Amino acid sequence: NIKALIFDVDGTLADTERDGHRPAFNLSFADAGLDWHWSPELYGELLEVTGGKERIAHYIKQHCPHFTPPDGSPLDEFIAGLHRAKTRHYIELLARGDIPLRPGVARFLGEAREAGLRLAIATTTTPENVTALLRSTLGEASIGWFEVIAAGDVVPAKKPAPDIFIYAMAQLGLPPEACLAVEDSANGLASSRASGLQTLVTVNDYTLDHDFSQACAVLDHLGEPGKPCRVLRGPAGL
Ligand code: XBP
Ligand code: MG
Repeated sequence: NIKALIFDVDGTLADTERDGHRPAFNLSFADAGLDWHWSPELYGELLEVTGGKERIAHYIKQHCPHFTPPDGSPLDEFIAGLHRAKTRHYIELLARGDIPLRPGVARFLGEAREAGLRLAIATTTTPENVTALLRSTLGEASIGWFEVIAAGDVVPAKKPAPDIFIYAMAQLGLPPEACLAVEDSANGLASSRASGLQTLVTVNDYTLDHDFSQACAVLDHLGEPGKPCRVLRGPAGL
């Protein structure tokens, strides 16, 4: 009775946080002449806040509360500018082919399409980051495989709020019982569960220790020929 799969992007389709977002944030800080540097450890903590602009604002509050933009602009405008530069760097990294899909993602999408399942995306990142990732990994045509690309600021409250999944299901015209979410993080899982969705989790290095007790199964990755996945926690029979 599952008719559609709704995929998270960052950390689920690819290790974008590790290979793309963190380096891109740091490049944008250097461009702006800031001496900020987000190490992998610090970035792991900052990931608690979803959304790039929200993450920068959180960092400033926590680590440099007296910061004022060097160009005298209002803080939210300065953050938005940094984030635009970060998105440019991110898309450049993608275009260089530096960010591959995670194991099993291409296989799983292909088999889902063959089985007639509808595909959608629910993410906090920007729409242009989603299409750039699909273009650089699966090719231009793959953008059309996804009936709905629900992304970024289209809803006011980002994950862990359920809004983006609710929006994606409304666009699909399907209730939660007819869909399965695929996620990688506790924030993502909280969002999908709060929207009523059963959720399959594939973990990555940043999310290995998160609490996934609300997931229907937890895998290390989706698995493909020659690279079987490990079931970290699954329903009986999996
Ligand atoms: C992903 C995120 C995003 C990215 C950056 O969360 O938290 O903020 O790190 O994206 P999820 P932008 O996988 O749960 O959707 O900088 O484009 O906002
Ligand atoms: Mg994610």
